[in-house]
Amino acid sequence: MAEHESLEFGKADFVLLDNVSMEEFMANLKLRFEKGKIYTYIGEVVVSVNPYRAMNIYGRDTVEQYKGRELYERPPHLFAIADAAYKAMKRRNKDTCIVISGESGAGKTEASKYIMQYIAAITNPNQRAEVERVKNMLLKSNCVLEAFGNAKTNRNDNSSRFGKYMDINFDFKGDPIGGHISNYLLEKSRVIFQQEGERSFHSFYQLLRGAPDSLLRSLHIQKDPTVYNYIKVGGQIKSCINDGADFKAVADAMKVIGFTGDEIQTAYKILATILHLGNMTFGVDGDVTLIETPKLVSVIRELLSTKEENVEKALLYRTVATGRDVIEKQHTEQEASYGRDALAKAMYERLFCWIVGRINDIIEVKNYDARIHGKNTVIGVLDIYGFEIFQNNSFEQFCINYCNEKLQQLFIQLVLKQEQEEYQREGIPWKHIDYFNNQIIVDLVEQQHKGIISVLDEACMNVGKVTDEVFLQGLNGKLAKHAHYTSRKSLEFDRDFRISFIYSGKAFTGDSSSFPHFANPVLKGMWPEGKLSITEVTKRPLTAATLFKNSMISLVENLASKEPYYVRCIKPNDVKSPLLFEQERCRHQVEYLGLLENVRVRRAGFAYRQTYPRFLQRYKMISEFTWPNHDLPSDKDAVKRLLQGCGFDHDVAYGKTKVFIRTPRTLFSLEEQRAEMVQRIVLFLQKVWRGTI
Ligand code: AD9
Ligand code: MG
Repeated sequence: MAEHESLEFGKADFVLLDNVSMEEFMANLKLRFEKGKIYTYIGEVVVSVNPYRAMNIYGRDTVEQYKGRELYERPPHLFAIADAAYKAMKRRNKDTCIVISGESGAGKTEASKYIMQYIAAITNPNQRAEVERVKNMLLKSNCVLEAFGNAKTNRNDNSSRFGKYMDINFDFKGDPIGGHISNYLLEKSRVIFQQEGERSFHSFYQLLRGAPDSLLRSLHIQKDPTVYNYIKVGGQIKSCINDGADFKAVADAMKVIGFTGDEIQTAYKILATILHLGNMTFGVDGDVTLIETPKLVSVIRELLSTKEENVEKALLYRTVATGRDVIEKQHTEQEASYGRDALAKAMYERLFCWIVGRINDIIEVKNYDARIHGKNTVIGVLDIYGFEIFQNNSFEQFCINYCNEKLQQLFIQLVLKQEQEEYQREGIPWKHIDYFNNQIIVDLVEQQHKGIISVLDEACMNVGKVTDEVFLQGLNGKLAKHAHYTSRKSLEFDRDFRISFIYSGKAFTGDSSSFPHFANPVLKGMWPEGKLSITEVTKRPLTAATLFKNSMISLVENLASKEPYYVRCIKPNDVKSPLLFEQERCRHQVEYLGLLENVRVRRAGFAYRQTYPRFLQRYKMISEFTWPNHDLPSDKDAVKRLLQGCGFDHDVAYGKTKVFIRTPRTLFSLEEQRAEMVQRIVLFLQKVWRGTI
């Protein structure tokens, strides 16, 4: 439990509520938010409410307050969790991870950055140059990833449109020596289309608003974003983000990380190519499909250092297999437009993955010999895209929300599992608690043969005849009776299905695109496949959904193998206001994050637990048997004696290494007695110093 906070700020740990009810939980959350206390614990979980204003709680002085302290010694803070994960890793030589969850705009990405900042601030006391370099690169990588992977949405001005998991590696001294970033499914459909009020990825606007004129000229790009079809919708939006200044910051960060001048230029060329692609139109002459904008072909040719015919081929033809041969088949006008969009999306995705890959090359651990230095340990930080519901929800929202369900499942398992294991380890009987297990939703999505992803795979098996209808028929055939699935028949639009809200079945069945061949070595690196052989053309690649499912399964396995710490973020309102706490909105999040169950589980048996020596260290002054020292055979015996003396024996259980206290009231009482004794001791010492005793 956190001390140093008076009750006027509410309870610093929800475990200490008098009654665990939704009303009390919400009242405490609201009170703390209104008092500017944005963090509250549930045991070792941090609940965070987005303050939507700059808080003066992340500076050097705050870092110092949390450094090396135990969780309960200071008011709740992200830094305390970061410190706990760091200490656990260092003390026990164990990999840990910090899982940050919450819906879009709840504050996950900000939290992940503060956590990294804290870790950077408390490590490398000896100022080793190599470690400083690594830290700087790890911090700078955020800025680059956000430029290319974040966008303004209707929920968040800086919304992550990809999932990010970052491992930070530490040497035996506990200093960062490298890292690795895994990225999950970028929302590439944003490259060609944004909903009203939203923008494409920041990188496009940064280029247009921040690049020097000479660069824009060489890219054949105009400053005005509304000229470009792909970013027209978002081009009019005056965002609160300063694109011009960010352009420079990102370019500087890329340089610091170690991108070469050529590499940075190539990234700009790809952005420009995509913008030009969006303005390309097609027509027909007889049965020949034509490009109506030949000037753009020559611009793209120049930008990509390839031949004009290559660009034309990539836009007008696709490679198909007939028997043993590979042939080029001409697109219809509509296919050509579709192919152009697919190409633009694929280019952006490749660019993004290439950037992540380059950062990884540079930050990976080098020159570390585990035989000499011992195992290097890891803290993982997971910051994914939050749960979101839009007017139109497509494949990407489906994946994002599936990912959130999967993490919720992990949370349920680990929090309960850990709790159970602790009681078992300590030899204390365990009482089961009921909670909503979302496994049923996860199964609905990922089960073999009858899950949504399997049905999608089946629909995609039929090369050439893949349609959204086939997919939806498959779903209705297999899932009509599932309690959490609603078929299109009962919905307004005939291409929709619903899990707990509606997804459009449209566009679930994928893109394909062909790429030109490039002379530029950086581009070649992004498209290493070259000319496709017959086996590559005919082989059926795994669908995007299956790839995503597999990456989620391995992510969850990875997290489960580490010691997890949790940050649960809550969004207080939909208007980004620092003042508004929308009761219903917040209650809903508390519900689906399962926070109340979390408190109940935590309290099921015992609200508080502590190892015997630490317990004594804190409370020994309240008993004559333990103050200043005890002469009992063990600390456990001393704690027993102390608690018997206070009359709390009935409310506690004695584990092998820890004492467990059932009700918070007992702990309050211990705290009060302690405070009283500390006061008395201080007064006594003052008198001694003044010589009045
Ligand atoms: V999404 O799922 O990527 O769309 P996040 O990552 O949960 O979402 P983000 O961290 O980007 O949300 O926070 C949204 C905005 O809230 C930020 O841009 C800040 O303006 C604001 N925010 C969030 N956390 C804090 C904070 N601790 N202090 C001040 C904050 N402002
Ligand atoms: Mg984010």
